[in-house]
Amino acid sequence: MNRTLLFVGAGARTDSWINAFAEVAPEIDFQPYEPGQDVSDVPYCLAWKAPPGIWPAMKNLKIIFGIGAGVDRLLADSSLPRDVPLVRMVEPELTRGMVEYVLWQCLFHHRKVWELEAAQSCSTWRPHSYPAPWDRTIGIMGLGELGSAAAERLVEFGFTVRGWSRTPKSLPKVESFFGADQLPAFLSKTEILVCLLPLTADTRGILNAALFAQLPRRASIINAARGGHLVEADLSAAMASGQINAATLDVFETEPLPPEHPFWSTERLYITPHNASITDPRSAAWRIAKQIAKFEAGEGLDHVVDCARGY
Ligand code: NDP
Ligand code: OXD
Repeated sequence: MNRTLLFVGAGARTDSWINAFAEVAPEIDFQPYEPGQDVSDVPYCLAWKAPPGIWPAMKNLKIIFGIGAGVDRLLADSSLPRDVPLVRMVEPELTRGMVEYVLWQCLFHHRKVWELEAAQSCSTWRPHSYPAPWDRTIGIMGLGELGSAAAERLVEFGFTVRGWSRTPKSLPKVESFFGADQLPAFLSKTEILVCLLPLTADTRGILNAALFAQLPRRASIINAARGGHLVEADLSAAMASGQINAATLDVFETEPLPPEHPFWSTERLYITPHNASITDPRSAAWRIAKQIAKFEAGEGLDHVVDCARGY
């Protein structure tokens, strides 16, 4: 049985992936792609962003595994075969990391840590008050694997949590909104907005001036989804006007964020280098091997992307 899993396009952490498969899934023949390699018989591929022209060369491809939860980069490639199942990454370490990031950043914005930093920078003992978590409303856009896990943790922490998704959801103690019609109501009381949407034709540019204007004045924005969700100039304008008080951005239209980008020097705009959460190779290797075993046994795959929907 050919169990080659071709690894394309992630570069940096190749050794971790090699070690992970050797340790937890030795039955998989894990092969980092070498330019010029004959890939015509490869049945399985693990990809972040594939080198140009590789998809048509994989004539016997049976499953494409995405390294990330988001598959927008893969779907942006028109040569990606649409008749081969594309499985996105869902694994507990990726979820845990995102929950940690969202909680960290929500607490940071809830406590307005920048005010403490300003006082400390001039050696001033300045009284600093903040509401109880239940008097702070956090709104999460996207109540999927990551958004719902983050919402659950914020609820445990005592925050007032609301969520927005495409279809209705029912999560304990989360006020749920869905669809374009309910977006204004969702935004109207959201003081800290967290974006955990997939990047699709419907969600590109959704964090824009019109949306910011519907938030309470001096709201915070946390974007841990994709740079394409944000209209960067609109955020700069909303921060300059005071409509948006502070922001944390993990993702950008251009990554790495160029040194000359104005965001680097925008006050109360905090930048993390697209590391809100990172797929754990060991946890992922185990799950990929399980999915391959299921597939070979004629069973269905989990977390298959609906390519027409875009996530
Ligand atoms: P899921 O597919 O599980 O969830 C997506 C959610 O977004 C669903 O609730 C879905 O609604 C909702 N949604 C999609 N389209 C719309 C729309 N048009 N209007 C309203 N809601 C919509 O994704 P994950 O939670 O696993 O991941 C979310 C994103 O997080 C990824 O796509 C990726 O871009 C990003 N990410 C970023 C990381 C980082 O380090 N910065 C790490 C990992 C992921 P419904 O449930 O109704 O379908
Ligand atoms: C992902 C990411 O989509 O890391 O998983 O951005």
